[in-house]
Amino acid sequence: MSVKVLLAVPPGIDKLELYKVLGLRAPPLGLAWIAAVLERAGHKVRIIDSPTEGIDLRAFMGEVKSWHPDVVGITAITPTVYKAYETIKAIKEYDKDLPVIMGGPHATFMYEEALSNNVDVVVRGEGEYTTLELINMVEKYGLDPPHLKAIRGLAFKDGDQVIKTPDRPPIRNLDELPPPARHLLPMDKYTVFGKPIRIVHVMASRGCPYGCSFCSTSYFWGRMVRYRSLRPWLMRLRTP
Ligand code: B12
Ligand code: SF4
Repeated sequence: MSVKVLLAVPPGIDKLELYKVLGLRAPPLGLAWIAAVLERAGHKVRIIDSPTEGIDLRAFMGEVKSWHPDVVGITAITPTVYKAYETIKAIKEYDKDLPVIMGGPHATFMYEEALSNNVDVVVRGEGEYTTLELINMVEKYGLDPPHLKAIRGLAFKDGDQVIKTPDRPPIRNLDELPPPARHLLPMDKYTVFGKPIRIVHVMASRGCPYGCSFCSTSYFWGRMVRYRSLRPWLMRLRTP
């Protein structure tokens, strides 16, 4: 058995200065990494990078209606979160029982706000294994609060009560993650200064030892650094 999971960068965020002024469109690495872990476990995943694919809310809803996902996952940072909430509202108007999950730096810290904007479950912090456990649980029990309580790194509502499960410890060995599922992304549509330049960015480490007050990185990924090793990549390069 597998679950059909639609992961998305929300539509309607094309007016961000990054897109409009710099013409910079970069692959959503977080979604691609979650997708890779879900695919490795046998789930069926699709990623819609709405601003890069020129998909507006109407077209996005068309994709939801035609693909019939079992779960929709939306990513957001603070500048994109209101468009994400608009998208989720439209999903819930279409089908109020379609589970919607959200992750990323904004929802991690503002999970109560997300839960009051139609999000069913927030994945807090590092998302790969929390999402995998969540999808496996949804497959068996749906969004049943007693079962969700067993998963670390979530926030959700049980009736009117907001439940925040304990934090998930960081992934110690980042090499155990599969490569991000870039095959699910429109890799030929990413741009720099509006020009079609093939972007393949890599996250070589997670975390930061400092903790500057204006930056979420060390609060989100941990106030320490975890590195990926070069070995698995070199091995892959050697393989014909
Ligand atoms: C690389 C990067 C960029 C790149 C590439 C962005 C891209 N599309 O990949 C560029 C330079 C383009 C960029 C631009 C901007 N960025 Co930036 N960026 C980063 C950086 C350094 C790494 C992001 C990344 O690739 N992480 C790797 C992946 C694996 O992590 P992730 O995306 O967070 O995803 C994980 C979890 O969050 C979670 N998750 C995420 N989404 C979802 C969705 C679901 C459904 C689930 C279940 C889980 C989940 O699971 C993932 C796997 O663990 C972060 C700082 C950091 N170290 O995290 C800032 C960061 C994300 N950026 C930030 C900002 C503000 C911006 C800009 C708005 C800046 C600007 N003024 O223009 C723009 C907007 C870009 C956009 N529209 O997305 C802030 C966001 C803060 C906030 N309050 O939300 C961050 C956190 C930096 C900071 N100083 O605090 N950025
Ligand atoms: S990643 Fe954030 S916390 Fe770390 S040094 Fe840079 S600005 Fe400061």
